[in-house]
Amino acid sequence: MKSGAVAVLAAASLAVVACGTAGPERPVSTVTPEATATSGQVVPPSLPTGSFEAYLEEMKARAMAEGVSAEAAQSALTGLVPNTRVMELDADQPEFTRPVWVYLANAVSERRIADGAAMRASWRGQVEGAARRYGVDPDVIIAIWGLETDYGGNLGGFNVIESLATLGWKGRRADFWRSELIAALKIVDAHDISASGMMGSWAGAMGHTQFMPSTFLVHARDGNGDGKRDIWTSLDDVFSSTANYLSAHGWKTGQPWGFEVKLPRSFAYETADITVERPLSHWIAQGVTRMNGATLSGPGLAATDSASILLPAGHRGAAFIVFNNFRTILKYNNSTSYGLAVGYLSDRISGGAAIAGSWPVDEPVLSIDQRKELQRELNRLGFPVGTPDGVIGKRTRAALREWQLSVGIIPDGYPTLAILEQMRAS
Ligand SMILES: [Ca+2]
Repeated sequence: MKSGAVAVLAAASLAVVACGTAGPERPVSTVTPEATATSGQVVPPSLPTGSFEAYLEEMKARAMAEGVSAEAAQSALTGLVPNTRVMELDADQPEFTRPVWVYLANAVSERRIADGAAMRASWRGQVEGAARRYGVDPDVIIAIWGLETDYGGNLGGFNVIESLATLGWKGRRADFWRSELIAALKIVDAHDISASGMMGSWAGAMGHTQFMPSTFLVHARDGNGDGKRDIWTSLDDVFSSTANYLSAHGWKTGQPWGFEVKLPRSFAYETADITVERPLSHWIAQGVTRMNGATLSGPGLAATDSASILLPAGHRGAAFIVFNNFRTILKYNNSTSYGLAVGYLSDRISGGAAIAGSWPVDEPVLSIDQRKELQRELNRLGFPVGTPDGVIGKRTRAALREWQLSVGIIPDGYPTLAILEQMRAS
C-alpha cells in the first residue's frame, strides 16, 4: 500500500468514484485508492495537552477491564512514546484525487498482473485450498493481496501498538483508534503475535492483507493449524483469513464480481450508479451487452440476480456491470475504484481481457476546492446537496444528475470542469 501520502480519511473524503456511503472506519484495510497524486500541505498536528503517560495508564486500565491480562497490557504499553510521523500522516490532507484510469493503471499494472500470476502459481495449493474451504474465488484473494501490500512486498514499517496509541492520544477520531488499540492488545494477549512483532501501516492495518485489529479478532483464521493466527508470516493464515472475511461478508460462490459492458445509445444514464440495483434481466432488457455484443447472462448468474451499472469516469469512460460479489469486495474497502481494481486484477491474473473502453484522459480532475464550488453552485441553482465538503457522494451525484437533466445533458452524475463552468455561467 501507499503509505506516504495516504490519509486514513482520504477514501471517505475524496472520491469522484467512491460509493458515497464510505464511513471513515475502514473495516479492513487502510489503502486509499483515491489517494492523492499530489498531496496537500502537511499541517503540523497541534501539540496534545494531556500527558501521553497518563493516557497510557488510562488505556492499560481500560484494556484490563476488557479482559486483557495485566502482563500483556503493561508490557505492550509501558515505555511507549508517541510517533510524530504517525501524527503528521494523520494530519495530511490530500488536495487532489487521481482519476480512476490513473488509479487503475497503477493498481493493475502489467508488472502487478505478472507478479500476481506468478504468485498464484507459486501458492496454488494454499490459495485454492483456502478458497475452496470458504467458497470464494482464489484469484480475488490474490488480487486483494496484490492491492493491499503488493503481495507482501510492503507490509508497512510501523509498530501497530505504537501507531494506534499515538492516534488514540490525539488523532482525529480518538475513540476509533482507542478501540483498535484495545483490540490489538487482545491479539497480543492471545499470543498470536508479540507486541513488537505487530507491524503494519501507520494507521494500524496489519499483515499481508491489512486487517485492522478489530477485524483480525473476528475474522482472522489459523490456516496452517499451528494454533496461531499469523497474517504476517504464514500465507496459509493470510489466505484463510482473507477468504473467511469475504465469505462472512456474503460472497456468492461461483458468481462473477462483474465485467465490462457496452451500453445502448438510448441508455438511461441516471440509472448508472452503485445505489441503483436492478435484476440482471432489467439490464438485458435495456440493451446492455457484453463488450462483444453477447448477452449478459453467463455462468453463475441468474436473471433475478441484482446488479448495478457503474460509470466510474462518467459517460465518456468505460462501463461495468457489478454483482453481489463486488459489494462484498467493497466491504474490504468501500471505494468503487478499489472494488474495480480488485475485480479487474483478479481477471487479468487469470488471463482475462484488458478493459476495452476508453477513458476521458483529456478531462482535468477537479480539485477539492472546485468540487466544493460545484456543490455551492448546485445549492445556488436549487439542487441542494447540504454543506459543501468536496465529497462527491450519493447526494451530490443525485443532485448533479437532476441538474444535468434540467439543462438537457447526459445525466451521468460525473463532475467535470465543463459542467462547473456551465454552472458558473447560468
Ligand atoms: Ca497459523
